[in-house]
Amino acid sequence: MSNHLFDAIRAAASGDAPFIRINGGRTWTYDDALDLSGRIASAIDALGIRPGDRVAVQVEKSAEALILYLACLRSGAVYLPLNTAYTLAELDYFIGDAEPRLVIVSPAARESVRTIAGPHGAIVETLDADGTGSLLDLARDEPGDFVDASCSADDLAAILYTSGTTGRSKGAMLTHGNLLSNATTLRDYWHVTAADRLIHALPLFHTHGLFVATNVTLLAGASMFLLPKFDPDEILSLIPEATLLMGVPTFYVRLLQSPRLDRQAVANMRLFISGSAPLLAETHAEFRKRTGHAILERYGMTETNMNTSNPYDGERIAGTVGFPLPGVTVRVTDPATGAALPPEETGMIEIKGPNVFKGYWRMPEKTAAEFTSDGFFISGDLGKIDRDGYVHIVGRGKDLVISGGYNIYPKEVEGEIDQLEGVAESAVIGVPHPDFGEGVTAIVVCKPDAALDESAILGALRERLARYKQPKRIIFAEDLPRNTMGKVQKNVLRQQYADLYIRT
Ligand code: MLC
Ligand code: AMP
Repeated sequence: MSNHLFDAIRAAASGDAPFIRINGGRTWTYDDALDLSGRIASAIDALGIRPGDRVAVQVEKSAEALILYLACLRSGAVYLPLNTAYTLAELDYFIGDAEPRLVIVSPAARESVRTIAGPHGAIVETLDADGTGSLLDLARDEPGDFVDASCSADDLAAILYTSGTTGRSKGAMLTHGNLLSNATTLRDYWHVTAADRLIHALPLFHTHGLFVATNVTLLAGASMFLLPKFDPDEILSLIPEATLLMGVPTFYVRLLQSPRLDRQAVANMRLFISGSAPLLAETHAEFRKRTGHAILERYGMTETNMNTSNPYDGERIAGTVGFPLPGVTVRVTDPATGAALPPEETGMIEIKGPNVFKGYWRMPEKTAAEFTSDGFFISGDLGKIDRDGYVHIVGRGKDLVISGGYNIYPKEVEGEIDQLEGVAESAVIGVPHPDFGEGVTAIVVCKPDAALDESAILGALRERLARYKQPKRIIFAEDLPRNTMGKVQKNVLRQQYADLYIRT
């Protein structure tokens, strides 16, 4: 039997070579990870989970959590990672929509999650940040030599939820073929080898930390320092031993704030990679000046994995996301007519290739609406391809805020604010923020005589929205600017509040 993605991971795994290094703790070899992933896969199988069943996972970052992802691949289950910041209300939606057979959460959350997972028929097991929990209790006595489920390139490996400009979150279905093709391409494009040591400081529940960082490391037989979260001091302590860092722009902004970042500290580093949000040209320039390294910026999406990358050997141009990756076709079209545009003209970025997902979970109409008739995925990003072939992202055709690499859909936040007693309407925008790139900001119009202030609104949102989605500031206004069609002019608001977080 063959398992499309895991067979490739197994083939690249180099026995007793290190895979995961925990700072001040254990080093897991590839053999250790294979053994534990086999035990967990056996435990999952014993719970009655069959290929195609969803396994939802909302746990803190740990070596065991990463190995659980491998176990799901081996068992043929569809891995469904969830942001640890999601509230119970948000979790309820994902469990109802994806209908996982198994939900794995921290021990502290077990009882509350049971109340929402139980009615959907899901089993709840636990995994804590220190690797303890009921899942590993079950795995302990299982054999490590699990026979991997048969999975073809077209079988689902994972579902990652991504919010939408309208309605609720959509589950992007990613196949074994999507993940393997993209990770293989990136490994080769970025020259990642078994000699590389990656600093892994990203969360494990998004494309960047899960597929880009983890799958590329695995397919190179490389190793990683697995950090529980981003901590500039910890990174700067480890950096003399590392060769590779992948991060969102906020990582680089914060690293630059440390006087410890200099050429000597990064003497052994081979490559710094940035993505998930725009890297300011000034951050790129400042980093180069301080360290001698040109950060390599690349562009991706949950639905498509990685699409473009600045070159490894050629010039890495600040403010661009580089060239389409080998095997990936990127074009720019006129949003009104769909006609392909020539170089230098701005339009909708569309993508086609083996990296592009299979569709949204149980949403065939939404899936159809986001593909062109000739099979290109409509990204929602506005951009151009310059005469030298570099792709530039110049804006977004979708109403989306990206804060510290996390996406926030204003509609979802507005929906929660508008429900509050005393609110007439609201508009949520992103404006420049020195740390997070964009800061989520709500402009609120109250009903006459409403007694609402900033803290009352923020307090009400606390239980309903993950922390990173909550506005950093609430601004009260008499009314919202509208165009002749009655549509709120968010561009006017963005201009009006452009200096809110940035002192000029
Ligand atoms: C945390 N907070 C955030 C936030 N992260 N608020 C807005 N935006 C964020 N991204 C909240 C915290 O809850 C806290 O709230 C306050 O802001 C300050 O927290 P912090 O200690 O400064 O945050 P920290 O834990 O250091 O996290 C910041 C971060 C983290 C940038 C390190 O957000 C992060 O790891 N981001 C990476 C996201 C990512 O992996 N994206 C990839 C998506 S995949 P308070 O007030 O309670 O203290 C994708 C495709 C692709 O996009 O191309 O890769
Ligand atoms: P997500 O839906 O979380 O996967 O986020 C994908 C979105 O992040 C893309 O559609 C882009 O808008 C944005 N993005 C990712 N990488 C970059 C980048 N390097 N520069 C600008 N935007 C980016």
